[in-house]
Amino acid sequence: MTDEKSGEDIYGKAYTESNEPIFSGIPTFLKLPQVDRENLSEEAVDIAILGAPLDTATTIRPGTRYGPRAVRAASTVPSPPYQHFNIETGVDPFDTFKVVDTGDAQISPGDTRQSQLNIEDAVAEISEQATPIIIGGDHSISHPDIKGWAEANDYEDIGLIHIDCHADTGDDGLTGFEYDHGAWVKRVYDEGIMAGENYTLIGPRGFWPGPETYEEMREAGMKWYTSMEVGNMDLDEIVADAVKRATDGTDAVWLSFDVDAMDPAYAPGTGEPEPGGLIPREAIYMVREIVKALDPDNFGFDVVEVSPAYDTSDTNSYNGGVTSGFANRLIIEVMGSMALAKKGLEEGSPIKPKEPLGLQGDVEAPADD
Ligand SMILES: [Mn+2]
Repeated sequence: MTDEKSGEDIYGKAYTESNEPIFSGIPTFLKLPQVDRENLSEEAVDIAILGAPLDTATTIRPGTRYGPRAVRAASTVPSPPYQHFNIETGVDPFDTFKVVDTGDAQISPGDTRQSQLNIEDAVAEISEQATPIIIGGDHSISHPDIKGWAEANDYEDIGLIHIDCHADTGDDGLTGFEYDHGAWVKRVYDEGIMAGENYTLIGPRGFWPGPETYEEMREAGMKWYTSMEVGNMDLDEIVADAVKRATDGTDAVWLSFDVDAMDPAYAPGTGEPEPGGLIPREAIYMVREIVKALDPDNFGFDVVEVSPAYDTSDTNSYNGGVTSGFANRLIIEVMGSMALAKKGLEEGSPIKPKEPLGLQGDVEAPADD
C-alpha cells in the first residue's frame, strides 16, 4: 500500500474496538458514522452515502421506497467499517476514504416531482463536499442525482455508463409522465450536459423500449451492449469502450446500476424482472474495472430498483437479502476501485498462496497398461 493512512486513523479508536454484531445497533450503511448533510462541511468526508426512497415514478411494481433501508442493513460481514479488505482485489476502501451515511433525501409521499426535486437538492448538497453514492429508490432518481451532482461541481459535459435491462431513454412514461423511471436518460440528455457519444448502456434485453426509441438512440450516437453480448464478448473490451466513451471530452462520469440488469435468479428483489440477465461475477468484474479507470474525485454512483418485498433469503434484509446484499456489495466494490484509482494503482495487494496457482512440478503420466 502506498498510502500510510489506515481505517483507525480515519475512524478512530471507537471503530477499532467496535465488535457489535451487524444485526445490532442503528443500521447506517455498514454501520458507518452518520453525519447530517448540513454538517458535512465540518468534516473531511470523501464519500457520502444518501438514500432516495422514492418509488412513485415506477411503471409496474412499486416497493423500492424500502430499498435504501434494506441495502443499508444488508451485510453479512460482522465487522466494523475499517475491516473491509477485499480478499480478491486486495484493497480496503476504508483505509483510504472517510465514508459517512447522510441519511435520506426528503420524500413527500404522493408528490413525485417534489420528491425528485428534494433528491436533487440533497445530492447537490453532498456533492459540494464529497463523492456521492446514492441508494434508490426507483430509477427516476438518477436524473435528479446527476443534475444535483453536475450543478454542485459545475460540470458542463458528463459521461454516463448505465448498467440496466432497460434503456430508460423513453420520452415519457406509459401515460405521459416526463419524470418516469423509464425516461430519466432522456431527461439527462435533454439537459444538454451529456452527448450521446458519451453514453454507453450495458445489459439491455427484452422488449422495451421499442425499435423507434433504439433508432433515436443510434442516431444520437449512443451505444449499447446487450445482455447476450455481455455473455459472449470479452468483458475487458466492453469496459474499455464504455470508459473511453464516457471520459472523451467530459468533466466527470456517472455510473448508474439498475439491479434489473441482473438475471432475476440473482436479483429477484426488483419491480420489473426480465429473464436472461447478467450474472454477479460479470457485473462485479465490470464495475470494478470501470471504476478503477475513472477519476474518483469527478465521479458519482447510484444503485437503484432494489425492492425488498420481492427479494429472497431475507425479505426484511436485516442480514442480507439476495438482491439487497448484492447492491450493498456493489457499493463496497465501487469504493474499493475508487481507492485504487485514488492511489494510482492498477491492482491491490491480495494475499496469495506461497506456491503459484495451478498444478506445479512434474506431473506423472498415468500408467500405460
Ligand atoms: Mn432502469
